[in-house]
Amino acid sequence: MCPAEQDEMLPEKAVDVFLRYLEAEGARVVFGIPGGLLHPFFEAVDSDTRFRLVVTKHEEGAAFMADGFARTSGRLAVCAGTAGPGATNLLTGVSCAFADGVPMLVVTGQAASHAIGKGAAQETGREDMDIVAMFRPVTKYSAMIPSPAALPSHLRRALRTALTGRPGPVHLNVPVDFWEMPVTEQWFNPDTYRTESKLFDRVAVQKATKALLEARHPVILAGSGVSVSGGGANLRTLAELIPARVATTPRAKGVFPENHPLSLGVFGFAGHRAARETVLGSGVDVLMTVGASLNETTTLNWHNDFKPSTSLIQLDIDPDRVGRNYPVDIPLIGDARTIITEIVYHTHRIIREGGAHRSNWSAELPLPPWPERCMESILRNSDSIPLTPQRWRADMELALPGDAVIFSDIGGHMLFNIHYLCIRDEQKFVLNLGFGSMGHGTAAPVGAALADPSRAVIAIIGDGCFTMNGMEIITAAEYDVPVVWIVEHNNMHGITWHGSKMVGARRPMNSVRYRKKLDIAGMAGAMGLTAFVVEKPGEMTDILPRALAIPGPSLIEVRVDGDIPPPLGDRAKTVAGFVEK
Ligand SMILES: Cc1ncc(C[n+]2csc(CCOP(=O)(O)OP(=O)(O)O)c2C)c(N)n1
Ligand SMILES: [Mg+2]
Repeated sequence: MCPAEQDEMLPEKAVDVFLRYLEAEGARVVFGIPGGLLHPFFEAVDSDTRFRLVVTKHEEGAAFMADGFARTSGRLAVCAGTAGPGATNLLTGVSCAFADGVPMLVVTGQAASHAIGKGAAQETGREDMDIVAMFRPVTKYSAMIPSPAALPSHLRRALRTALTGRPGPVHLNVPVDFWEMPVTEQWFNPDTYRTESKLFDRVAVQKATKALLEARHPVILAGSGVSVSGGGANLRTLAELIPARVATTPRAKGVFPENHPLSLGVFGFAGHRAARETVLGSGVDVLMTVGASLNETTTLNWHNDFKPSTSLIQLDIDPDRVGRNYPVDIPLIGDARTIITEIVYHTHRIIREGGAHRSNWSAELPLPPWPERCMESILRNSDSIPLTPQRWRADMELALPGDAVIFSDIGGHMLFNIHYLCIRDEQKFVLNLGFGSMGHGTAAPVGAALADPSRAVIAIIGDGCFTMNGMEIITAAEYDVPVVWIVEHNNMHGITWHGSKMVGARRPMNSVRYRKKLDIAGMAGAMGLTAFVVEKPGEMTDILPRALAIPGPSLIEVRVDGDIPPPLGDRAKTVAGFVEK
C-alpha cells in the first residue's frame, strides 16, 4: 500500500511523487553531483531521510557506483547529473551498465521549459546538444519529460523498461521548473506497472531436459544471466543432478563455485585449459548455455569447434542473443532461474518415473584440483622479489572471506584475476567485461559496499585504473565505506605493454610505462585511507585481514614484477587477427 494513499488525488509536488516511486522500487541511495539545473531534485533527496545522497568526485564515478550497487544487489540504482557536462560525464558509466544489462535510473537536469531553445546556460535541448539523443544508444529508454503531469507515466515507463526482460539503464531528462510543480497522481504500486515474467516454452523445456538426460558428456556454459536471475543455486542443483560439467564465461566467473568437483573454470578470455579442451573437444554431445551472449570473449573469437555433436541448447532472456552466433537446436527464451527450476522439476519427474541419466562424467578422470588448472601454477609458490602476480593472489586467497565480493578492473590484472583466482563457495566476482571500461572496478565497489555492508568488498585494480578514477576513493573515505582496494603496481599499462609485443610490429610500446614511479600508498594516505604496502611473499595473508578489520576504506599497494606477462594470448591473437588481415 502506498504511504500517501489517503491523499491519492490531492496535488503533490512532482519531485515528491518521483521520490515515492524510487522508495517503492527499493532505491535507497542516489549517486551524483548537484548543479543548478537539477537542484530541486538533489535538494529533495538531500533532505529526505528515506534516501542517502552520495556526492561523488566525478559523475562517471556516480554511474559506476550505481552500477556496482545494482550489479551486486539486483536492486534499481539511481545516479544523477546536472545539465551539460554533468550529464555527459555520466555517459561512460551508463554505457557500461547498458553493455552488461544493469538496471539503473539516470536523471539529468535541463534548462527551464520556457527557456529551452533560447540559449540558456548548459541547455542541452533537442535544438542544440540534445542530451536525450546522446543517451539513446546507451539506454533502453531516454526521454525528456514533456510536462509535470506526464512525469509519473514517463517514470513508470522508465522503471518498467529498466527492470523488465534483460535489465538495463534508462534516462529521464527533466526541465528544472517541473520539479516543484503540482501533480495529481493516481498511484500505482510497482507490481501493477511492471510484471515479473515467468513465461517459458513448455515443449522446449521438456526437449532440453530429455537432451540433457540422454547426453553422455553434457556441459553447461553459465553466463552472467545466471547471477542476474539469482539462479546460481538452481544451476548447481541441475548440474549435480544430470551430472554436467560446468564452465563459466569470464564475466560470470564464480557463478558456479570454481572449487566444485564439476567446475571446469572459465571458458574464453584468459580461461582454463580444462574448460577449453572440454567445450571445444569432440566429446561433448550436449552443450547448454545459460545467460551467456556468446560474444567474442566468451567463445574465443567465435571458435568453430564450439559445436556439440548432438544438441546446442541456448537459454537467454533476450531472443536477439539466441541463434546470433551459432545455430541453436533447442532455444529457451526466458528467465534463467525460472527455466532451470523447470528443467530440474522435469528431471526429477523422469527419474522418479524410472528414467535415468546417461551422463558418463562420474566414470571419467576427475578434473585436476584448482591450482593445477592454471598455466604456470608454479609461480603461485614463487618466493622471488619483486613478487609474482600469481604469488600474492595465492597469499590473498588464504585470507579471503568465504562470501567476499571481489571486483576486478580492466587490464593485465584482470587477466591474472580471471585465470589465477579461485572464486569459491559464496564469493562473488564482478567485472565489466561488456564495455571493458577502466575505472569501473575502482569506483563500482563503493556502490556494492553501500548496497550490502555485511559482505567484505575487495577491488583488485591496476595502477592505471587507480590513476583514472581513483579520486572516488576520497568519496569512500568521506562516507566511511569499507572497501579494500588492492592496487597491483607494475608502474605501467601492463596489458598494453605486453600486448604490444604480440600485435602489429611486435615492438614494446614503452610510452605506456610511467616516467615517474607512483607512490600509490602515499596518495591513498593523503586521501584519508589507511594504506599498506605488500612487497614480499606471504605478506598479503597477514595484511588483508588487517585491512578488512578497519571500519572504513583501506588500500594495499602490491609491488609486482611487471615483466611477468598476463595470460593475454587469446585476446592478442584476436586483436592481431583484426588488424593484420
Ligand atoms: C576508459 C578506458 N580507456 C582505455 C582502455 C584501454 N585499456 C585497457 S587496459 C588499459 C591499461 C590498464 O592499466 P593498469 O590499470 O595499470 O593495468 P595493468 O594492465 O598494468 O594490470 C588500457 C589503457 C580501456 N579499457 N578503458
Ligand atoms: Mg599497471
